[in-house]
Order: sequence, then structure tokens, then C-alpha cells
Amino acid sequence: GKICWSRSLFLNIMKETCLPDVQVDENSENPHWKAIGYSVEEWQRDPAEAPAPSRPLDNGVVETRALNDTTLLRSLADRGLPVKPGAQHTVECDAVIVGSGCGGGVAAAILASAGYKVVVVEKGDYFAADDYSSVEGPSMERLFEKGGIFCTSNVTTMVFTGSTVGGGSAVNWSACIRTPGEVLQEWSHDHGLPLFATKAYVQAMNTVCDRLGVTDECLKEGFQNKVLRRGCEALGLPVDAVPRNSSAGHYCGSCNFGCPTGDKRGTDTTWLVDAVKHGAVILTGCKAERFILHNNSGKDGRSKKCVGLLATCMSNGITKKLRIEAKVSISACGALMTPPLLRNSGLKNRHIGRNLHLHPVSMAWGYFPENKQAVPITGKSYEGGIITSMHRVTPRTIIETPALGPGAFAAMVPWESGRDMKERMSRFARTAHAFALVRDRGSGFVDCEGRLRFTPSRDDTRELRNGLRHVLRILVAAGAAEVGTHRSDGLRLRCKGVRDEDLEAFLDEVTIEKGPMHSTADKWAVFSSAHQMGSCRMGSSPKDSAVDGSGESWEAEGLYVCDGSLLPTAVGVNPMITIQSVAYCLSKGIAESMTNAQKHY
Ligand SMILES: Cc1cc2nc3c(=O)[nH]c(=O)nc-3n(C[C@H](O)[C@H](O)[C@H](O)COP(=O)(O)OP(=O)(O)OC[C@H]3O[C@@H](n4cnc5c(N)ncnc54)[C@H](O)[C@@H]3O)c2cc1C
Ligand SMILES: *[C@@H]1O[C@H](CO)[C@@H](O)[C@H](O)[C@H]1NC(C)=O
Ligand SMILES: *[C@@H]1O[C@H](CO)[C@@H](O)[C@H](O)[C@H]1NC(C)=O
Ligand SMILES: *[C@@H]1O[C@H](CO)[C@@H](O)[C@H](O)[C@H]1NC(C)=O
Ligand SMILES: *[C@@H]1O[C@H](CO)[C@@H](O)[C@H](O)[C@H]1NC(C)=O
Ligand SMILES: CC(=O)N[C@H]1CO[C@H](CO)[C@@H](O)[C@@H]1O
Repeated sequence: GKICWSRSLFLNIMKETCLPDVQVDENSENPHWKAIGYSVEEWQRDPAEAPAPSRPLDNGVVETRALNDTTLLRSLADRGLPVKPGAQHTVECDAVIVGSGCGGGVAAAILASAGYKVVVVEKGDYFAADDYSSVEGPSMERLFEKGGIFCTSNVTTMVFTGSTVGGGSAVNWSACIRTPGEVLQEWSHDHGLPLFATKAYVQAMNTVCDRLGVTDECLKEGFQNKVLRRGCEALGLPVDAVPRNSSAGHYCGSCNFGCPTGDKRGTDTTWLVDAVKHGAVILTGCKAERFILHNNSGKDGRSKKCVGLLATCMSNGITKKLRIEAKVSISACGALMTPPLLRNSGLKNRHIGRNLHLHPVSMAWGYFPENKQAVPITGKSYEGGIITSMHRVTPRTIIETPALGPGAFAAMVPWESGRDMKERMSRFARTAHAFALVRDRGSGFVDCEGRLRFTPSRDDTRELRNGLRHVLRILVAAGAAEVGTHRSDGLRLRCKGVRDEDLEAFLDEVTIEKGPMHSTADKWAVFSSAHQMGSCRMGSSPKDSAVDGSGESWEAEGLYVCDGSLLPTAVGVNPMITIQSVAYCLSKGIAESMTNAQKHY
């Protein structure tokens, strides 16, 4: 049958199949999980062991959700932000930043360290290591935008994006890959952005990796990565080690739901800590509504000047809007939210919201019964570092492994019958997944908040199919008993005694369908994406870009973008290091221009 993948459907499937009411009994055991061989270590503080330890950002964070007008005023004043009386709560600072993710976290650290008073506005809440639960259900709701799922308007792509202090960085899969050399060359040469050819950019990547403690040492690789490595080796294909920012011995497997041990370093445990140390204030549960633009005398052809922003706190006790006046305003709310924020503020540049890239992904699975391989591959699908190995198929396609909890697993499995579902769930712990990820050339649009359009180009679809066929070959070569895709008709192959021509015939059947809205057939598959980029790209002219090479809006002086939406194209690898390195360079530039402006007066 056909299903519209919606959040409520997804959550329903999660709940009905394996997370009944997303509840866990007192010993934090879910009977359904036991049946499927799933157990996660819960990292909960013993309540008897009071008091609660202080959290890394306590000195700078103002959690507005718990406040009312009176207590907000006091908290702001305590943090060095006296409120001026009036119809709005008005505060003044040097730089206001929207979003505390990859881009926003870095910008906050750089500007605060340069001696400027920084205010970060974050609509998510603050969770420290102690609050993270490894339990999939509650974490999805709390940490992700709309509980994890963002559908494109015609529902062919599930888009995942983080929404919490730390943004995507707190939930990411810890793969730390530098911007590839060819991409840097393309950006500097074809997009007129000299930054990407400079030593300064390479140094920024070094600094970012140092700050995150990136290492490619991995003492104990997890089951899925061992499968990927084994399969590639059997086929004579090269495998690269993927550097992570967690320590070499780190093996918890739940980093994607917010790392409960605090070992993995998102911006919430790195850059934002630096920012707070230098006096930055982070307002959580606070949503930026629009930037405040005044008419400008026309400096550099910019007809507007940005003087700050208006934000709404999501607490019933806070009745007035917050007006944050600043010399410099920075949008760092990610490639899906920056374009609507700029549009709501009145910016008109036609590139705002275009050129959205998603790194579409297509996944396959292989079942490895315990001790049935000639040389056993030990472990469980949900344990270990998430991405420690990768294989490059073509210049545009890579293969990596995902982190799937039982809920996400159940939601992806094509529905054949209750019996089939039960069998698949019982194999969960020994089912390895791997995906092909494509550097998409085709691009989409962000229309308004929560609405996007995206269709991979024909070319991208071809790359995805080729990548998916490679994934299946690798799983077979690693010794899987059975392999398959997530296509709605349950395309799968039993591998025992399978001959080369059988495998080739099976692979010929692999297709990447266009999705339920376009396909009249019963067969379709869903792409997913966790990497959003490019929707406010930087460039050398307002004719072909949304902001200039320093991240400043072509229309409004003092308004900058500093997140994944800046990237001129898809980057082709996990984008976090690239986004942070770009943010590092641009915010250094912003700090410099602020210092120069001061000298003028
Ligand atoms: C599950 C998952 C796994 C990933 N794994 C990896 C990985 O292993 N390696 C890698 O390199 N990349 C990974 N990524 C991608 C990476 O995390 C993102 O590309 C990156 O975080 C994007 O950075 P950003 O600064 O553009 O936005 P984000 O980091 O998403 O930050 C945006 C922030 O802005 C906030 N915000 C949005 N709108 C508003 C508003 N109006 N007012 C106030 N606040 C607002 C959001 O709540 C969010 O916190 C992963 C992403 C996901 C979702
Ligand atoms: C705000 O909260 C404080 C502390 O919780 C409380 O004492 C005060 O009465 C509240 N003020 C208003 C106006 O609700
Ligand atoms: C993603 O995880 C890595 C590795 O744990 C970490 O270093 C990085 O900070 C995280 N991402 C971001 C954007 O911070
Ligand atoms: C700004 O300029 C526009 C037209 O250029 C004008 O309509 C508007 O009234 C001006 N606003 C202010 C506050 O001066
Ligand atoms: C999605 O919608 C867009 C425009 O609404 C359309 O151009 C595109 O072909 C659609 N793609 C799919 C796969 O339905
Ligand atoms: C090489 C490197 O910097 N490794 C660091 C990785 O992160 C851990 C902590 O998360 C550090 O202890 C390592 O030194």
C-alpha cells in the first residue's frame, strides 16, 4: 500500500511497533526491545546523589521557558544585559546570533573572544550530558526539529535536522571530514570565492578539528563498520577511516541522540563553552521572528541597515517580545530556517531559499546471523562508533553506515505482513545498514518555514542507484545471509549459494523510485537527508548569490549569515567541519570589521 510519511505516522509506527507509549519500565527495560535484542545503557543520574552537577553552559544560559517577565528581567540584568522599559523588553549588545548549532556556536566563540558582548537566541532547550537519555523516543521529540521528521512538500525525502542548544552538532553522527580539495578548488575558482584557496581556510579546519578533539584512531570498530570494511576488503575496494571528535576508545552508539557520556563534543561542549567564558549569553526557548531593518544612506549599495532583531520567548509567563539591539546581527539557524527568517525580515534577493542541497541518501540492509560467517563479525547493529569507515564509490558518491534505533528501523522497513515485520524486528541487532550518499547537483527550494521542495536530478538518481547497488554488493561480499533495500515491495535476496549471475540479476532490479506522489507503481522508496546546505549561498555578485563573500547580506548592512546555508554547492561529505570552518573564517572577518568601525569613531 501507499503511505504518506508524516511525523505522526512515523511516531505512530515507532510507538505501535516497538516503543509502546515510548515508555520504559522502572528498570528502564522495554519488553519489546528485549524481544528484538536491543538494550541501551541508560545514563541517568542517581537522584539520591544530589545536588545536580553544574552544566558546562550554566554561567551563560538563560532558560526562558521557565521564566516570567519579572524573572527574565532579573536574569538578563544578572548576565550584564539591563532591560530598557517600554512596550518590548529591549536589551543592547554588540552581536546577536540566531541559532546555537555548528555555525552559530563558532561565531559566538570568535566574537565573544574578540571582546564583544554576544547574545545567542536559540529556540530549542538546553540539555547537558546528564539530561540525554539514550532512549530513542523521548530524545527524538526533544532534540529534533518537529520531533525529527521534516517532509518535503511532495514527501519523497525525509529530512532530519537538530533543534536544541548545539543544533545539528549535538545530535550529529560524529563524522568529522574536512572539505575535499576538489570542492575547495571549485568554490574558489568557479564561484569567485578566494577564501577557499587560502591558507587561512586550511588553518581554520585545523583549528576546528583541534577544538573538537578530532581523531581517526578507533580502538574498537562497531558491527556495521566492520561489515562495511570486510565487504570492501573482500571486493578489493579501498576503505577510508573516518575521523571522529570523540576519543579513540569511545564506543557508546547513542551519540546521534545526544551523547549521554559527554565524550562526543558538539558545539554545546566546545565553542559555546568558550563563548560563555567570554561573557556570551545564550537565551533558550526563544525564537527569532525577524531582523529589524532601517533605511540606509546607501553605503556599498546596501539600501538597508540591520539594527538587531525581535524574538518571542516560548513561556506563557513572558508577555512582551524581546528586542535585541546590536551592531551586528547573524543568522545561523541552519539551511532550512535561515531563508524564511531573512524573508520575514523583508529581504528580497531571489537567491534566498534557492539552491538547497540535501545529500540524498539511499539505504540497504544485510542480515548476519550470529556466528554464521566464516570469520565471525561480532557486535550489535546499534553499538559502537557510528561512522568510522567509508568507501568512495565515485567522485560524487560515498558509502557510510547509519545509526538506527529500533523505531527508525521499524519505520523504514517496508510493510509486507505482521509476520514479516516480527521476523525483521527479531533480526534487528544483527542487521547491518549502509547507505550511499550523493553530492547532489540538482537543487531544491525552501519556500517558507517548514516547507521545502526537492527532487534529485536524473543524474543524482543515477548516482544513487549505482551507489545502492554497490552497498548491496559490499553486504553480500561481507557474508550476509540475506540483503535487501527499503523499497515498498520488499526487494530482497537470500545469499546462500547465490551465483554471480543471480546477484547481477538481482542488482538489475534495484531502482530508485521517484516517490509516492509521482509513481503510479506500487514500488517506491524514500530518500532521507540529514545534511542541508546552500539555501543562502555566498558568491561574488547579488545576481548569483544571496550574500557576499564575507557572509553579509547584499541588501542590509550589518546582517550576516553564518551556517550551512552559505555553502555554494553540496560538499559531498558530512558537512560539519566545513560549516564550522567557514563560520570560523567569516566570524573572524566580522570581528575585524567591527574593530575597524570602532576606530573610525
Ligand atoms: C542525525 C544527524 C546526524 C548528523 N551527523 C553528522 C556527522 O556525523 N558529521 C557531519 O559532519 N555532519 C552531520 N550532520 C549534519 C550537521 O549536524 C549539520 O549539517 C550542521 O549541524 C548544520 O549546521 P548549521 O549551523 O547550518 O545549523 P544547525 O547546527 O542545525 O543549527 C541551527 C540552530 O538554529 C536553531 N534555530 C532555527 N531557527 C531558529 C529561530 N527562528 N530562532 C532561534 N533559533 C533557531 C535550531 O534550533 C538549531 O539549534 C548530522 C545531522 C543530523 C540531523
Ligand atoms: C514570577 O515568578 C516568580 C518566581 O517564580 C514569582 O515569585 C512571581 O510572583 C512571578 N511574577 C509574576 C508576575 O507572575
Ligand atoms: C559532531 O560530532 C563530532 C564528533 O563527536 C563533534 O566533534 C562535533 O562537534 C559534532 N558536530 C558539531 C557540529 O559540533
Ligand atoms: C524607507 O524607504 C522607503 C522607500 O525607499 C520608504 O517607503 C519608507 O517610508 C522608508 N522608511 C523609513 C522608516 O524611513
Ligand atoms: C515535487 O514537486 C515539485 C514541484 O512541486 C515537482 O517539480 C517535482 O517533480 C516533484 N517531485 C516528486 C518526486 O514528486
Ligand atoms: C587526537 C585528539 O585530539 N584526541 C582527543 C579526542 O577527544 C578526546 C576526548 O573526547 C580526547 O581525550 C583526545 O585527546
